[in-house]
Amino acid sequence: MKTQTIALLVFLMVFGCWILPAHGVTLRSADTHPEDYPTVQAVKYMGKLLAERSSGRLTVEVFHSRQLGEEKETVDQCRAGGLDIVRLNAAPLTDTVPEAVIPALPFIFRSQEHMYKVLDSAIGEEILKSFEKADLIGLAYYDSGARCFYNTKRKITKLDDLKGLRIRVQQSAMFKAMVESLGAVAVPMPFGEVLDALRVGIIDGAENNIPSYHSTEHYTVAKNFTLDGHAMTPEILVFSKKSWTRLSEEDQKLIRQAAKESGAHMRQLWRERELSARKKIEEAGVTIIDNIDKEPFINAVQPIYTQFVKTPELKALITRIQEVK
Ligand code: GTR
Repeated sequence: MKTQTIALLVFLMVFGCWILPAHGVTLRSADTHPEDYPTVQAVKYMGKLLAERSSGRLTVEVFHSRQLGEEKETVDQCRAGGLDIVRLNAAPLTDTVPEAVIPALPFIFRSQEHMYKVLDSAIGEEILKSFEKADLIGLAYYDSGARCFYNTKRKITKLDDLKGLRIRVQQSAMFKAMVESLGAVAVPMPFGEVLDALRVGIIDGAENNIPSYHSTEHYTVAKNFTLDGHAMTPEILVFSKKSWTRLSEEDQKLIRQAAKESGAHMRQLWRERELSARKKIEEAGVTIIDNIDKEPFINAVQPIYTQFVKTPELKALITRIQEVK
């Protein structure tokens, strides 16, 4: 028995490199949302595809629910190579990558269909590519619906109702300026601090899509929700450029492909989540104000385009987006 064991050990030492699977790679990924949220589920789906296609060599571990910090922190870790993947909204990158401003601009997309067409086109690819300036490889877009205002104070049925309300915004100069152009007081703040800030009254409201409004429990405090849809800022999936360059070309291809497929999968999850979240907030007594006149909102934000879209290249991107039918 003992001789057999020694013989087996010697065999493994000599031939081990052929008979044992090649060294596996676990890609570490961060997300601010809870585990059942569509973005987290989509990254898990991408991990499943990768594991299948690499026979278990490439796997993805998703740290959801802000386990590794707020979006700004995790994206910085990713840029430094301490984290492989981050799923975040484009807004927190608008201060670093000028192109990230474009899909985050107020009322840039005419509809969800228009947004899909733009993001799926060469324009979308160019914007993804621009993240390399921030040491990030842009892999895919995920849905984020339409961002809308909600607050604890009053029903917003017209532009004037926003006046003076203290509205939390993402940490982005563009978002701050946008909310100010609409007459409110913009308060930049990390996502995870918003619920308490609403509860104690540091802020009167915030803006987000219905699934986030629901999953964060903001709806339990700020019950006036207006479907104004001022921004359709997409979610993006980025990979650390530092980790990327250590991967083989073949693995890079596998990852790009799985990421794209997770984007398509996410659209389905998102549609279901928008419906179920809306049902839940309505059951909880939230007043959803629909059919407002958006024209005054659209006019009020025009200076944002002049302020944040300065170069001919960025201006050309806007024209191309507007030309997408
Ligand atoms: C959500 C988005 C998050 C985060 C959040 C926020 O819609 O999915 O990644 O950016 O908004 O408002 O901070």
